[in-house]
Amino acid sequence: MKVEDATVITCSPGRNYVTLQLTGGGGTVGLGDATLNGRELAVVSYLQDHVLPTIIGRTATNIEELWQFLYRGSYWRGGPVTMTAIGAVDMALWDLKAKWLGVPLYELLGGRSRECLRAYGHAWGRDPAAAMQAADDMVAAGFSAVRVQCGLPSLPFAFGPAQGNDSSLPREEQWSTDEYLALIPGLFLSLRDRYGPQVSLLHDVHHRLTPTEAAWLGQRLEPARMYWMEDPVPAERQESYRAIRQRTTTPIAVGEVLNSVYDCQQLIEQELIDFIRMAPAHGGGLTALKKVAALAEVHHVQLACHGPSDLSPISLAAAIHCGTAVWNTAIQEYVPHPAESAAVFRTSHRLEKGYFVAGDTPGLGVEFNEKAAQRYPYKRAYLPVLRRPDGSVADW
Ligand code: KDG
Ligand code: MG
Repeated sequence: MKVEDATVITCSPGRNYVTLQLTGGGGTVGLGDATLNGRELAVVSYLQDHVLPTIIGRTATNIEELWQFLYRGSYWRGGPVTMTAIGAVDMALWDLKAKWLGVPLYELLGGRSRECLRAYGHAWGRDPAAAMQAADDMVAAGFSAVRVQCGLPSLPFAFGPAQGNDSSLPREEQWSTDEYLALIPGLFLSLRDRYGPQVSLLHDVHHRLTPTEAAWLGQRLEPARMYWMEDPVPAERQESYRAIRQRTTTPIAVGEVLNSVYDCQQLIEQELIDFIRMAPAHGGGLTALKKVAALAEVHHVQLACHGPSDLSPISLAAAIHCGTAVWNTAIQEYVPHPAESAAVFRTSHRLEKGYFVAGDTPGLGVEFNEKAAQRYPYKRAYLPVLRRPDGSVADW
């Protein structure tokens, strides 16, 4: 089966998504998610101007060969734009091949390692009482694992949802490490008292601390027995994770901004983290993620794919198939997609009592409605920018 046609569609059903459709012989269509939040059109151009003309006419079922052709053949390697483009092609090729063979994708990835994949939901509140209420709601909805984020006394929307800004330019938010560190340990100790050992608690620091601050926080969170503390410091300098690791037993999750096995090699090989969070789309696709997971398995690191609503339902389906097959997968992030997106992406996976069940339809099990997508044109949008009390830029 050859790749006969390739199209990229941008749409914004509640938020921006970029979808790659690869058509193979016989008219079978494979889908890939090419969404890179805030830099969507860079990936569109990379695909349309540089990648797609080179894959038309190639054998679609030789996925590894095509991956190496795109990765090594471009000379310039790595980074989020390049790897998201390769990730989208790779995802679409796996979808195409599984549809061509008439099997759900997890079958091609080694078959089932598990019946279903544990999910964690998100809870957010303007203050600790509201955050605890939001966590209660997730537990009542059946989640046994909840990521809890909370506003700060003088910054009630810290870590929170957009505030009516259309984000056509980056929204600027304020940050206070002092308020944050004063509040978070108490919140999680209260949550642990409230739930006992039944609920796994997660928290995303979102790259906002220094290694010393992160070690301090990790120590104070130990009595709350966290499932993980995510992205405590930016991951460019991975050696910094050793300073955190050596000073706290709170588990560490990293990886949503990493794009290749080389990006996470030190963190995994030196066992500086417990969970690797690369997404199939941003990490160069399932071909690459399988190799990351294999390296991680040797080092007691578990896979927990990034699953925000700024990746499309195609990415979520890919993560669910991957997590169903890959043994050392721990958990999958779940954030509901905007309601409008249901008209554009029809999925066959199910969420049942806090666990994902992969769809049994061939391929990824996602149908993309191009006509519906046209009703939601792309709108430029950005992630926020964070500033410290003195006005200098901080890591958002
Ligand atoms: O585009 C950035 C978001 O995907 C990110 O901020 C979400 O940190 C995130 C998470 O853990 O889902
Ligand atoms: Mg995160």
